Amino acid sequence: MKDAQPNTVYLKDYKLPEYLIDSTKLHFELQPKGTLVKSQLKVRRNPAAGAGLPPLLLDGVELELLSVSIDGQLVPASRYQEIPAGLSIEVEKPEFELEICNRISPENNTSLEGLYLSNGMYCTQCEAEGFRKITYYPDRPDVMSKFTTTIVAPRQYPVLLSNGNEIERGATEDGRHFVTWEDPFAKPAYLFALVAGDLQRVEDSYTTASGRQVTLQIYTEAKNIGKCAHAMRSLKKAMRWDEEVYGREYDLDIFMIVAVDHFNMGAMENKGLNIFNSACVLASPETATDATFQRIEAIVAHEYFHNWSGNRVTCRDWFQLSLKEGFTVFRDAEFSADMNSRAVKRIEDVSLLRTQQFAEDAGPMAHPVRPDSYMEISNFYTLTVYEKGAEVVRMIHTLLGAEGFRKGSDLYFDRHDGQAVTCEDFVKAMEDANGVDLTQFRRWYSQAGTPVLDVTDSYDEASGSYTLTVRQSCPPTPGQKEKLPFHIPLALGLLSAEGKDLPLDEAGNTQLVLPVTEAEQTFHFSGFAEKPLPSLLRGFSAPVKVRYDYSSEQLLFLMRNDSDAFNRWDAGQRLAFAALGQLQKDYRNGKTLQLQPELVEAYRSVLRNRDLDPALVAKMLALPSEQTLAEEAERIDAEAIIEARKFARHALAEALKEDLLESYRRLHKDKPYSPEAADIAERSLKNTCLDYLCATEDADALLLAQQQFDKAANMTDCAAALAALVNYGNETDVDKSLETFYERWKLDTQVVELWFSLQSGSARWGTLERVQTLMAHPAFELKNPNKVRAVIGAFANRNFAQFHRTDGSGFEFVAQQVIALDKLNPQIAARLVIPLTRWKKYSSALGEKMRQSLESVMQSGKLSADLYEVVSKSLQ
Ligand code: 7MF
Ligand code: ZN
Repeated sequence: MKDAQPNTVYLKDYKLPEYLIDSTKLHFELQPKGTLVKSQLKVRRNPAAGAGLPPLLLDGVELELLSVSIDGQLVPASRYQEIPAGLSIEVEKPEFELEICNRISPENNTSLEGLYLSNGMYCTQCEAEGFRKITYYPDRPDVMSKFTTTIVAPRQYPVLLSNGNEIERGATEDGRHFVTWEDPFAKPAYLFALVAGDLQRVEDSYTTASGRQVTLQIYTEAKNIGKCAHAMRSLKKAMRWDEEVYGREYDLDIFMIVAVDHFNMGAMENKGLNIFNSACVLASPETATDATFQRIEAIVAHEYFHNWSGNRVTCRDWFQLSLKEGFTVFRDAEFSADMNSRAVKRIEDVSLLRTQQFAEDAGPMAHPVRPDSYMEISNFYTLTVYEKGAEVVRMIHTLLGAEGFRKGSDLYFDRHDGQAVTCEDFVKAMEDANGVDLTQFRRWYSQAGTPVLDVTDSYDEASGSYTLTVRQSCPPTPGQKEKLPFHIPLALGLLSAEGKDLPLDEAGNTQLVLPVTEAEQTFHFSGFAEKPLPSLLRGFSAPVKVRYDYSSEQLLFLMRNDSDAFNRWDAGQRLAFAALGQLQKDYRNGKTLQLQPELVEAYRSVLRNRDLDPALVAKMLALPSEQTLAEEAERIDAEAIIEARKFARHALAEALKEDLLESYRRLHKDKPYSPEAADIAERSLKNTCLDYLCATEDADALLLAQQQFDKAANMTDCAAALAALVNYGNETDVDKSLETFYERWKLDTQVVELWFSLQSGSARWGTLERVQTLMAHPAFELKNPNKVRAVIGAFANRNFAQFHRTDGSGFEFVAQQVIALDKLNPQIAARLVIPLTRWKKYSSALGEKMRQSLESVMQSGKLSADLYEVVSKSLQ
């Protein structure tokens, strides 16, 4: 555990590394009790860092130091010092060979950072600062070195993997074996990886555009070997796409993926040896849902794309994290858009941004895409750095166009290949390649908060001219009271009364990207015979909130006619949002609730529209989530949100019953499973209909769900039916179905996780008492983050009703789990506490209960640096 009051690190304090490491030779001896690490480093004074020979400072955490040698001579203990951060060694010459031996205990490592064991298999996670838990090293991304790694292990670990190419293997005299790997590319320590275990693999090959053969391997426990095909297909698609769209080829002869059950996040892009959370790589039609298939495709691509955006060109320091993450998320989003439905992908990403990232930007942990300071870097792997960071890259793409953006990325990769660089270097490359000035645009990297655009318009009949006035503002965030205007690309279309796109300029363009750069600005258009209707922020061209006073009629019109699919969806969201707002008001005032008939009819015509992609129809039929409503509210009245949404769902279901049933029947096909976009689209609409039908709680509807559950040949249909039953079914029947399901799938880890989260995430089923029962279930494991996310995470993040119980017991429960988890895995504890941090936004009674839970975490004893940072900042 680290100090209770950890230091704050500032971007402005960045200094070049004092020493460089030209080569790194690692030697691991894996043993049941304690692993021995020997590290041999070629150290050289960094000429750019200044004169003299300051002490060599190496990072090290929880290491047992055994010996230090320089140029073959044991260094006496008087010439080095173990300090809280690691090791300080006196230096006498500008170049030398340093050898350090130390011991670690992977078998006791529950933080899942550094080297640890998962189901008897050794694996590593080094990003961001996990390498210092393996050996003493300058653990910072701007120190790049060529790694050679030897792993010695008992034969019960037949597979021994590390980065790069295998160069040697053999037996030791005492009956163990070893393998040596060499990575020809210099890399920072955070990209180091080691895996050792009894693993099986599937193998394939890929020929690059220039004709090189690459071996592709996916490693997993024997029981999961049949679940690797989709990941392998996704990998090959991603490799092709990066060649076609970015001109980037893979650069080693082998690319390996390993699936691991205990993993703090989704996956990790270690050079040549990606390590994945099992949940993000393993899938079969019988065990994985469509959502999982799509997630795997996206994450495999994301990690693969890092080979260029992250590994070949890496980050100078962790403040630049979005340099690789924002860019790579943008790349994987475009890949997914090309592989599936572009509009649906955009809607999903914007929904995530609006609910979670906007909330982060308005909360106590708000920070810019490039933060100025942090206590614990793990806490800054956030939606702001990833998702808003990707939006920032997308805006550059919008401003430069696809061709200009490609010129910029080519220059960026060529100019900085093999370097550790900054967000500034990325923007500069984009500017230089296109001869543009992005000075003002750079504020997106340094200013936190979600900008708001207030838009008004006027039409002059006499001249036929139309004027749009845009005012921008940005609320204060911690440490940033005042904001300067952003450069916001506002994509605009204007619709005629017939619903056609009107020409906006002399060239006849029907869509323009307006450069909003001032606090207040007007844009003039002319040549209109009547007042046009604006379609604003098409495709969500900037991560902002747009306010424009649309009438219900105008929104209905846009829902039907906008040529931009995203804005058709968004018009529906605005309409639903207004209706739900009215219902919340009526609920608070004790009035009888009634759903606006226009909303019902709008949903009916969407459902009847056969020209639309069924996946888009499913998205358009979904009411804004409770979390979205909470984010948009000035003050959160949890009860009103829950009751209003529940009422609206029920009312829609009753009114649309016949249409829903018709669509369900039409789409319920008996055909073999395929994760093709068209099939996924049909299943998503079908299961949306089923869920609405069950919301009526009619016996007929529940029977449909029961039949689908009994007969389903794929997990998508099975899980959707079970979810509907859990949410609306009769209690004893549901218990039986849950039991049947568990018995059928109890040996499959991923399905058991789904089974947990279906229950914990259900407003009806996941009561506190049931969640506590699930935690006592033999399949639950507090040391496994996936299980924690499936049970406690699903409750805190997706069970709005039960988590927000008015007695505050949901908050107290989560606080208790956070305290327990912090002793095992600080990163997971610090993420789980986030739902408790926005207490200031809640109505006073509930907000006070939330604050008290947070306070109880603070008072519980010594916290990890991770948890301390989040809790202390949230209590301020
Ligand atoms: C897709 O970014 C999008 C985001 C860090 C760990 C994976 O490649 C990564 C790693 C965190 C949060 C989200 C993602 C990752 C991490 C992720 C994965 C796939 N460098 Br923490
Ligand atoms: Zn990433």
